Amino acid sequence: MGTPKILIVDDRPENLLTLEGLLEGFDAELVRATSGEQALAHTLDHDFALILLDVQMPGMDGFEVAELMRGNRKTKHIPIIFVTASYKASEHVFKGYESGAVDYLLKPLNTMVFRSKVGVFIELFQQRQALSEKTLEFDRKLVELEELQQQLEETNEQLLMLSTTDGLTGLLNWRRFDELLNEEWKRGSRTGRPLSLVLMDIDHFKAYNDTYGHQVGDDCLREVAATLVKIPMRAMDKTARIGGEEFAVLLPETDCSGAIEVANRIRECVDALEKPHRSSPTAGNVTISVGVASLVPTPGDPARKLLELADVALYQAKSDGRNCCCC
Ligand code: GH3
Ligand code: MG
Ligand code: MG
Ligand code: MG
Repeated sequence: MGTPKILIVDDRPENLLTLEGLLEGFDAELVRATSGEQALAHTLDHDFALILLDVQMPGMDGFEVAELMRGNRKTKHIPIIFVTASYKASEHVFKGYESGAVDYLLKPLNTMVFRSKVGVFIELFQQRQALSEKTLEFDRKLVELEELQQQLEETNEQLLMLSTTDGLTGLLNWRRFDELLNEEWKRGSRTGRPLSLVLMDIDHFKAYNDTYGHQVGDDCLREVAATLVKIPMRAMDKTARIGGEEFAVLLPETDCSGAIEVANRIRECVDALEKPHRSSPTAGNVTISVGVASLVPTPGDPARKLLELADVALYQAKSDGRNCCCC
């Protein structure tokens, strides 16, 4: 906190000296002005705890100075005490208060009373300063708090992302897929609309890993996932990696023929990658087998029913020689 400043204004230097004498001993810095104009200029450079203002001055008088200060946002809070020897009439005192002064003192001044009043304003100033520092501190804390809140929201979003996303491929993971399957099953059992599921499994992937290594196997999983993502689907269709080399697409409001269409498209796209798989007994490239299931969800049955049906179809596709779709 800075030392409080008091502005003393009087056109007569001897009066300024008298005031200085009366203010001796206060922990305050005195700033002097010998005209109203000079006083106003000082108020733009300093924040005063108090202004002791003469009334009668050549040029701008004290009343004018006070009124101008009161009209200025930067200075209107500064307390002004008029100190005068000549303007003692009631109308002057009245005008003094009207112009915004907090007090109007007549000379000769009573030293004790004068010093107590000055002391009160110094104290008020210090309290005001402390309060504004607290406000600043509060504002800083508020900004910090807002930043923390923002970080927390971002972390929560990231956590949510991590808990629903497969780290290797960026597709939805089994956890999220299972949730969506159950949600769509419930929705379908309300609307009576069919729900379809396409299950995919890479053929002879163990052999692929054995031939090319696990890392290349991972790259292959990513490539198959990227292929699935590129196949045009509706926003409500959800693609996930639900196991090691197993993928799934959930197709709400889609019947069997629609789902088979999607399944064939996917199988063809993976085949068309022509990704070499020299140890595959099925083909010389990476292929998938696809199982399709479609049901109108019934309220009493679990969503698992659809999954089991698709699994049976997938098993059939494997038995039928792989790189094909079964329903
Ligand atoms: P099928 O045609 O009958 O599906 O034969 P398959 O070899 O693909 O099936 P199997 O279930 O015997 O083997 C699956 C392989 O997938 C075995 C496992 O090492 C591999 N696998 C599972 N998860 C990952 C993974 O995250 N990365 C890699 N590189 N391989 C994985
Ligand atoms: Mg004067
Ligand atoms: Mg498998
Ligand atoms: Mg497999």
